[in-house]
Amino acid sequence: TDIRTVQLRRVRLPLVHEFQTSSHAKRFLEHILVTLTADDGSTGWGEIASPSGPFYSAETVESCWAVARDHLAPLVLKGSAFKIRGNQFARAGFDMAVWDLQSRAAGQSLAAALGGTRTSVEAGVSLGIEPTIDALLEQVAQRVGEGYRRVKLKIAPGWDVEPVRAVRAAFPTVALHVDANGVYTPGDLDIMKELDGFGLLMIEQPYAPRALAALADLQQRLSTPVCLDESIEELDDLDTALRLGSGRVLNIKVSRMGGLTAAVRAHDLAQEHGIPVWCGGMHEFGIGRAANVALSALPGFTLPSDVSGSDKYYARDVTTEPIVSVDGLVEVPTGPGLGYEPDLEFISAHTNDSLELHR
Ligand code: OSB
Ligand code: MG
Repeated sequence: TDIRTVQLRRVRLPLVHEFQTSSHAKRFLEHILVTLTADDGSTGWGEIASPSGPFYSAETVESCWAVARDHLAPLVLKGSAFKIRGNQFARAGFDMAVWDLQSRAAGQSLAAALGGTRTSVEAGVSLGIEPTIDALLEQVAQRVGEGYRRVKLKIAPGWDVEPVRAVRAAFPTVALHVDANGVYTPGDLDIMKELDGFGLLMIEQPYAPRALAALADLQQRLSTPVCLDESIEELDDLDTALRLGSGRVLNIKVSRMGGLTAAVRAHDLAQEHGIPVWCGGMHEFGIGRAANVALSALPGFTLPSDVSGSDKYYARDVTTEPIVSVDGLVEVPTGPGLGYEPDLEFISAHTNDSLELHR
């Protein structure tokens, strides 16, 4: 059915714990919620989970807002495909809302609509850079205590080998992986080789996004799998990476790929090449988090995903029920669509700006 209304809401939530990556620190996150209403009154929700500034990709909340308002909303109201270049985060919010609307209308769960087969998914946690190694060890202890069995550590020059050594020593059996968000260069090979000795599950995005050839050289020199994140924004990037051997593992993010449609295609291509995948996160609110859970139900998602419970990030989420992880597992909902309902009152109370466009 045709879409008659698009609503955009800028929603700001406080984080329960400040998150520091190689580029910046944050205490609040502002994401854009997309609501589509069809002629028959059915609705679908999506989330645009861009960081505030162009730290992870070129997109920002402002760029997403402008592209959503001026390009994507008019396209969806005309019933046209989202044929625009780049702007994956913005596109992902609309693509997600269409999937939610269609699967909801069909009375099918989003996971089933995408081809998911799992009834629960293994969740890991992603831990930012902490002020001290002791503070990091405390974070790991808390998360392991909550039942998470895989821990990812953000690393950056000056915060790499020592924190990893300390966590490995204190938690010898936890599945551990590191994420550099692209801040190292081939000149840092010695650090990579040291990290190679810790039995890590993977080293995520050690070099810059476009460094696919250098990443292939690195993968040849390491026994630890290199995982690609920022490098893969398009299916063609994945094709190039597969041909070069730039990594042995793929992080699939709905936001980074421009939506669930592209994420499923990336999963299929990786599976054809025997590349294990997992679902990365962007600190999503409940809408985007529910989409990540549904995607993680696909058969190729054989590694733990960054789909920790809502409570790791938010005291209260935008959905009436939070996403919950028990013993490191998150249930895949069986109800229609995303399987979680938006909490309209809570969302309104945290909306900074909103916009409604009609056909
Ligand atoms: O590289 O995976 C990343 C958050 C913001 C920007 C980049 C990344 C991340 C995460 C978040 O690691 C993980 C999560 O959402 O749980
Ligand atoms: Mg990453």
